[in-house]
Amino acid sequence: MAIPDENIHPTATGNAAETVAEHQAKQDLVFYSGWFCPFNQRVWITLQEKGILYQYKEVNPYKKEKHFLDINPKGLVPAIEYQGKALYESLVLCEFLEEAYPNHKPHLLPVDPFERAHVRLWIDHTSKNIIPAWHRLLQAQSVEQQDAARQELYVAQRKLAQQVKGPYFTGEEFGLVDVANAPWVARAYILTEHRGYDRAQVGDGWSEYAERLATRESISKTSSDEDKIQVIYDRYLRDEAQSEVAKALRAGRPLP
Ligand SMILES: N[C@@H](CCC(=O)N[C@@H](CS)C(=O)NCC(=O)O)C(=O)O
Repeated sequence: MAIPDENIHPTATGNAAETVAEHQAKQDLVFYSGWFCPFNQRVWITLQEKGILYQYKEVNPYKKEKHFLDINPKGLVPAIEYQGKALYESLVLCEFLEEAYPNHKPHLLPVDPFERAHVRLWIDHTSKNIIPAWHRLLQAQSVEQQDAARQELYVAQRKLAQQVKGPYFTGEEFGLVDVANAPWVARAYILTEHRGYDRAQVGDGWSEYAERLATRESISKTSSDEDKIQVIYDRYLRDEAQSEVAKALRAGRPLP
């Protein structure tokens, strides 16, 4: 029998559980997090990278509890409360943290306006092309649909790979394009195991870039055990998940 979405494992495990334990004290910034969520992990990576003090609070967004809907009316993780004021949307939150903590390195955006805009173009490409293709491949049931989605993902990641200056997107410093992609790069093993995805097929240095992202400390410190992550993705692999992301994909709508 299918496990309903709200019956997910309640807490982070493995390395991520240790990070959660280190962030229980009350702080100005409260991070409302779902341990399993890749959008959420973008914010978590940013907090860890910048060494920002934060209080971690686990939320099960599928339950749509009133206290959480008061923080994010969309009922999605990630969300934060900063000095008592609520904000949400992963990429908005990453940019907010960049601006609200200007002395905390690494800086996620370049100083030069042209370079900044260039980063935002490739964030847009990530949101509109890479992430939807990743989820389409995950949920695709027929061999034909899987082949099409896999090619779509390779093409989208190749376009990004061709822009990577190296070692990170803008060069030496880890930044927002890296943050935006890292959670899906780190869990691509799901696609490799179940959907014939092979990151070497992307070409143009993607494998090396992906390995650099997946093994970075902030990513491993915010990653739970693979067997617990696998349970979450099993529902998507059978195309039975009822999350907003899964429903949007199924209906051919843009992701929430
Ligand atoms: N665009 C949002 C997407 C966040 C999102 O979809 N979060 C999922 C978990 S991965 C969620 O809270 N799902 C609850 C639901 O679908 O009801 C962002 O980038 O923050």
